[in-house]
Amino acid sequence: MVNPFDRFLWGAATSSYQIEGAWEEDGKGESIWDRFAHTPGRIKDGKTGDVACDHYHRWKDDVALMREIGLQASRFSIAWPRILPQGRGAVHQAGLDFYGRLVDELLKSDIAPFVTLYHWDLPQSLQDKGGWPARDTVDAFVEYSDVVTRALGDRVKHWITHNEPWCASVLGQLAGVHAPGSKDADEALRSAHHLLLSHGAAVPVIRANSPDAEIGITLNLIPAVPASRSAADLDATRYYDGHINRWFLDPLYGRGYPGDMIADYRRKGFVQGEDLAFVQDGDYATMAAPCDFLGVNYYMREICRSHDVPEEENEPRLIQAPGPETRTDIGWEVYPDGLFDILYRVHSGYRPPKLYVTENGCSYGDAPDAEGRVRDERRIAYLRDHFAVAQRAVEQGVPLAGYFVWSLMDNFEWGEGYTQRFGIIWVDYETQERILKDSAHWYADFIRSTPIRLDSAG
Ligand code: GCO
Repeated sequence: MVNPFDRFLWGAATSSYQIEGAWEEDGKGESIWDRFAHTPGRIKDGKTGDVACDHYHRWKDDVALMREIGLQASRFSIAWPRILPQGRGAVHQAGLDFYGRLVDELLKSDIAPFVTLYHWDLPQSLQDKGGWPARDTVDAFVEYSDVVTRALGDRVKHWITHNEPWCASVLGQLAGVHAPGSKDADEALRSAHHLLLSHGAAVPVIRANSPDAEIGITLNLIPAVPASRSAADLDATRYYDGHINRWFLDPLYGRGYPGDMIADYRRKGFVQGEDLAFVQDGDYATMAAPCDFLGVNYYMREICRSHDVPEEENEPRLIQAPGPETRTDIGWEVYPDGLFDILYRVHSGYRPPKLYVTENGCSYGDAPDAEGRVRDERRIAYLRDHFAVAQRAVEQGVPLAGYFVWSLMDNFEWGEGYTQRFGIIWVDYETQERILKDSAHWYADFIRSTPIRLDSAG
């Protein structure tokens, strides 16, 4: 295993549906996000990812911008329906070629590609056959991973199986605010299970195709803080942490699903009977396939307060942290110390060999001024403060090996449409003009002046 501090990589992250556009070009199949965004009423501003940042056509210029910033790594995802338009079966060479060219251009620019295999754009034809709640989708994901890593495994050295299975399962199938937009607790739990299972089942396949690559998965982790020391609030905090963090971390690290949460879910009627019916013999071992790293997406903490009638509900109410000045445009609290808390907790409690911050960033709508300059000082402050926390985590022994700013450029923010701008590059969606925001220039200086080795201890 390589030394985690050999090289600390500074990068930026994107995902296919959020930037590519070209939703039905060159033989691409429909995804659940195409279907969802085309359904009236689903997206805040009524917009879709049909064109998005037109990255599918502008990828070369976008890599040139990455080079200009001096990025050392780029995290992007592959659109499954470009590779297998029907989800399984016939491989579509044009799709593989697109990503092959992108990877080559990145490598030529000395930018390490970090490839996410699944960032939520499931082929619609697989959804029609049951989607993630159906166990067959596990096999489909493994086949798809095999195709992609066979084609790119010689050049890509960092693979991320899934991005944020909590969002794909819970936001998509319990809250119904992401694709496919259903509201069914049983489907959400089955989906989470099949996402995690497909991760573990794909790991050995990816390893065989890309033997000297690192493989991991990315979770969105949220430190949960009690609103008071009352027993009810402490229990709400336990529940929230179990729901969003431990339900995913525990099975990945060989502990199966947390017993307290199974009991809670049973009480809430999410789970029937004694057992989790969707767990089959051997699943826990498969899900816990040893990995090289864990990717952490960090945006905020949650302050948890119990409902006044906790008995059946037992679901935390999340309260706002004080101080409106500490919130970004999407309403999330700015709380850099939470990054330390979650990194340290994962490191000490689960011991992944390596960690990457695979996403961290903020939504601020600062627009070009009269000179065409985007003075996004709040984003600079946000990044500076979070980088300092990352540095502290490394100094305290956390094997953090890289950091990806979310996002390279403004893009389609899922259910929020284009109302939120997370980019360090401004995108004019009418003209597709890109402008490096002040934060991109600041990041460029930061990368240039920061020694590659972030570890102070050596
Ligand atoms: C996510 C996704 C991103 C989002 C970002 C801001 O992690 O939720 O990876 O696609 O755009 O997190 O919400």
